[in-house]
Amino acid sequence: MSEPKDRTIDIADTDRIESARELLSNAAQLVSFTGAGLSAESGIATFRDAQTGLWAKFDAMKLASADGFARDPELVSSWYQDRRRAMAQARPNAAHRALAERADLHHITQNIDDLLVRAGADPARVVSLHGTMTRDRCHGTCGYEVTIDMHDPPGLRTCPTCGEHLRPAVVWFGEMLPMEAWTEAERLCLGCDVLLVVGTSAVVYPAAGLIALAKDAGAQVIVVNTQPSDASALADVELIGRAGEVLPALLSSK
Ligand code: BV8
Repeated sequence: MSEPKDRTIDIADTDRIESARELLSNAAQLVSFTGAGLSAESGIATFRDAQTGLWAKFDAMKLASADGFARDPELVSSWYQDRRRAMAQARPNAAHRALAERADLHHITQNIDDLLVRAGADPARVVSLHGTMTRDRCHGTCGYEVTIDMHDPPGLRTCPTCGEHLRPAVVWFGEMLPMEAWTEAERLCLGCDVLLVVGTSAVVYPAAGLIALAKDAGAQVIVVNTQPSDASALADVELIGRAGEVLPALLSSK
């Protein structure tokens, strides 16, 4: 998907961009916290935006849940097949590249695409709170996992080890987040000077609670979003604009 032509940043934004750049240049520990809006300009549908959001076409809460999978495993599997094909066609956008180019950043993402790593971010510095669509795992307890060919994603099938269904290695609504990822995300938020919050409605918990955790621990919070969100009240600086336009201006070294 070609990235939309950038509009120039408004003068008011420029003042806010400067104060945000000031915060970033003084940061010793900089952490990004990202949501579906980071990948929107790569053509990956978000959960909430009416015109493109998955809510508009599906009840994502039902499909992205163990109950939904139990009710109709074929439907849920084909939903992920479509999303995997879309992800295989998607390319990292300017926002992914701006984040990836900052080797000093640690990244906490709610997203299950691999665009931040494909943009060049060090996988060891990316915490994927909600798992990844690039792998399937056993829905049972045997621990079997397998990497998926995103260009030719398989449909519903059973675990070769125990016979249970295989399902995407993502965290569904009502499921616990992976303990290791959650512990690392808490550690990063408790220790950062600046938390850069990008493209999230901040309504999905416990992930969204990390913003207040960082703030209460003394971090400055910069929010980048195309519209106000539940993160707005916690922002020290809020920049309303597309991530693909704002992040390069915010993070470039010049
Ligand atoms: C848990 C993987 C507890 C799957 C995802 C009732 C029943 C069950 C649970 C709950 C319940 N009520 C509340 C809960 C808790 C629930 C929750 O928070 N629900 C919310 C919706 C009310 N949370 C959970 O269930 C979590 N688990 O609580 O377990 C537990 C305890 C003990 C024992 C067992 C269990 C698990 C949550 C994880 C769900 N999985 N993803 C999949 O994707 O298929 S979350 C999913 O939603 C995605 O990860 C996505 O990231 C996230 C949506 O949030 P956002 O990323 O913010 O995306 P969104 O579309 O909302 O917003 C995009 C933003 O970007 C917008 O603001 C838009 O303006 C902006 N934007 C758009 N374009 C751009 C942009 N910004 C900048 N530039 C642009 N170009």
